[in-house]
Amino acid sequence: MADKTIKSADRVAEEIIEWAEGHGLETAFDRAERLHPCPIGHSGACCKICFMGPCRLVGPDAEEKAAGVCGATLPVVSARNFLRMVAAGTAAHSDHARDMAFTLLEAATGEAPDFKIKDEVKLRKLAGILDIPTDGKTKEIIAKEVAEKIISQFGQQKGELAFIRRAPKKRQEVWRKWGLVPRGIDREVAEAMHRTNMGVDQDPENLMMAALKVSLADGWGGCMFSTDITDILFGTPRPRRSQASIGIMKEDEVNVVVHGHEPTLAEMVVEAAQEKEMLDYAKQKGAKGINLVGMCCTANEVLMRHGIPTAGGFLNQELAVMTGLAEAVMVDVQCIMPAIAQAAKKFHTKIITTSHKGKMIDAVHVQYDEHRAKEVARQVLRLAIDNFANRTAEGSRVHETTPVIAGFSHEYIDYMQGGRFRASFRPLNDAIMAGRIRGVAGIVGCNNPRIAQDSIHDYLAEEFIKNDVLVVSTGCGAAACAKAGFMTPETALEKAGPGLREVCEAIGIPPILHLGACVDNSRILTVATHMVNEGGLGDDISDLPAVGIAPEWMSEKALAIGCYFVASGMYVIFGSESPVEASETVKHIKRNVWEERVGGKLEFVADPDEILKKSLEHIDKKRDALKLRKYEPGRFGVERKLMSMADRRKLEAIAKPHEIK
Ligand code: MSK
Repeated sequence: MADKTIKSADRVAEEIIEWAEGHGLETAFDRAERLHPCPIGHSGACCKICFMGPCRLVGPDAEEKAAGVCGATLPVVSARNFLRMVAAGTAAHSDHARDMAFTLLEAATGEAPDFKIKDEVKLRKLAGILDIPTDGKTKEIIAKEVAEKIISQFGQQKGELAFIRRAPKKRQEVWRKWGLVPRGIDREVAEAMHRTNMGVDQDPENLMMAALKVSLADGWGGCMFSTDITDILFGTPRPRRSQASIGIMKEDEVNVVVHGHEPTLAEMVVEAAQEKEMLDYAKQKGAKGINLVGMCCTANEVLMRHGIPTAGGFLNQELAVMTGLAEAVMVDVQCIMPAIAQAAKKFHTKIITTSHKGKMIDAVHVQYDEHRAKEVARQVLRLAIDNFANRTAEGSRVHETTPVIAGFSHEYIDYMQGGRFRASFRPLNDAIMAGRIRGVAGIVGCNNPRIAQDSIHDYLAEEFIKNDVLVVSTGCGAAACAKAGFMTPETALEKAGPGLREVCEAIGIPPILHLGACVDNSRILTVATHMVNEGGLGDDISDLPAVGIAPEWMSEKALAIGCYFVASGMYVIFGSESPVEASETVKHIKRNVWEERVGGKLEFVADPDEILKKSLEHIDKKRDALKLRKYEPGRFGVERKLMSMADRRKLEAIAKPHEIK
């Protein structure tokens, strides 16, 4: 539950925050306390898109009477601000996806020789979806054609984004009916920026529908492209055991934190850190080895594929520096606080930027180049190793970690329910239909220092599984659950309701599944689509007894994700205040107009109990609409075990990549 007496529900983080306070070091938590948000901008009532303003649309009857210098009303200004945020989030995910597509292309042509195609099965499947014939072609030729096709999707001017056809048929019809099918990713982002420019789109409803359209270019475009290409290049995730916590820093090893979002360079660092030459170099400098540690969504990527431990999400980045044990924090793009460079000045830590898109004053810049990726990775590691001797005794030292099992790709979720030959979503759908599982909740998104870190993520996750709701999680939400110890099958025994526990025991999975990074919210779209296609739970995503929640959000990317789930038919709840709180009209559109048109809606609810209540009511309402058995708490007990937990734990690698469809 949200606890106002603490800054973080992550015990290790809380200890470091207290240590920092005792040593006069400032963190985002302190700055959030000191800097009060401007209430006008915070609620979406400030327009600063031209230089006649900024115009503040406040006062009595602002909804009807307030207007900017140009005459823009409060609903127009709020809707415009909202659309710009969604467009920015879409641009961020999709630009990441573009880089991934170019890496795939250059891996295929041999221009990026350190990258190989690791999942050929997925590559061929993707080629099929993109109507690319594969007979008689090498994987390199197929990869080249797939990469070229995906790259063309960014600048496509007409027609429909290719992955739209992966959605349930009924969903596609809804999109076509309301003109929501994106033409090309860049086109939708550019159009959103144009519409919101001074004096263009003046209709709040039109602007808000545009927000759904651009978000679809993110969910069924940028995010999905990124997930698929990353799997092809680095392997489709399967469950792996690891550890979560900032406490994973080691006293006697060189600690290198990989932080950001694009996994390409981090993958090379993982490989390079295992090279004898690098390990010998570390020993020569007095360290026992090299300890790689993930942060934010890069953490999720390398955790799911290599079992590299995660130091946590967004709000742990300054704290990782404050352990005094980080020799280097290597960053690329997105969710990187400039404050880490300032924190690093008090320690020996080197902040290493690697992307021309994301430079930082007071950091060392080592430019990433996919043509010599491994060499760049070695250069980063050498900088970190050379820095080991500079470590001082200062810093908060906490060494407590939590076990985690992460890496539930949708392919693995399919596989785990029936093995290689009978993989399907049938057992999950049957369990929902029978009421063993009440429904599914996606708990995703960021941390925000205005809310005790992880507190709402943890509270909701625990309450949902207690109520037999299966939880899927990504991004910093997944990191929160991992640090809280919710991501092991044992949690099912301790915390889950009897129906969910029975299913988790039978399959041998945790009741909270780690599905990956922010871009991997596309995996949740795919899981939802598979559930629809499997039958018995309606014929559209909007029929599923499911909700999406981002309880501690802060990023524009989270809004883009929220909108693409709404546009896909889902009820989405964001925590804290609404960025369009000022306008009743806009609130009405995202709650009622969107629901009438696309079946999904977006609400902002600050109270965690209210989030839980609304979510469970929605799940039960959807169950009723499907005429499913009424959910009765405690109706099911643990009756049978297909595989015991002990047996399951013995399996180091639960499935081999070639066994995953
Ligand atoms: S890192 S976008 S704080 S989830 Fe993907 Fe976390 Fe939100 Fe960044």
